[in-house]
Amino acid sequence: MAIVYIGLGSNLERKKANIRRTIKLLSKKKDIKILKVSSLYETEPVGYVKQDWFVNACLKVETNLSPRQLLNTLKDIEKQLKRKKAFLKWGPRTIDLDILLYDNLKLKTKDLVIPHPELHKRAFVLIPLMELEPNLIHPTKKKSILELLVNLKKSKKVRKLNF
Ligand code: PH2
Ligand code: MG
Ligand code: MG
Repeated sequence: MAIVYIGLGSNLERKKANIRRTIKLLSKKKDIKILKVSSLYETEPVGYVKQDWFVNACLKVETNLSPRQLLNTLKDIEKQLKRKKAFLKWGPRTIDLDILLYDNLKLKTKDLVIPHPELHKRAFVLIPLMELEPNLIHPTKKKSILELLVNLKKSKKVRKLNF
């Protein structure tokens, strides 16, 4: 069994509903057990800035799926939520599911990099992760989530939503 942190993001249509529906779909998978769910956060777009704000959240799950199998499961759910093929890297999406951390695994392949290569730079990931596990150590940066967040030089806005 592996402990995995998954990032969720939506900035199209009913954003909060997309996040909640995704969590529900994940909870129905027999190979995935959801251990913790963060609050939902309203976050300013990073990268391509001329798009709507996102809603972001993080999950802590337990799974016997390999990173590759888990990625495929997450992609199936993205398809179910009718995510269109990206016309823009980092552009708008109904749901984006990213494997942030998978135990202490370090993995670099063409289409899957763990830890997520942007994780340590993004307040919209670090803040919900901190809510789940502030003392978790990033396997390559060797710093806790809290330290990574404190070390962020510039950060886009992140606001906690009331459930
Ligand atoms: N995802 C991106 C690019 N930019 N910005 C915010 N605030 N939240 C996201 O989830 C996000 C983003 C690419 O996956
Ligand atoms: Mg992403
Ligand atoms: Mg993604």
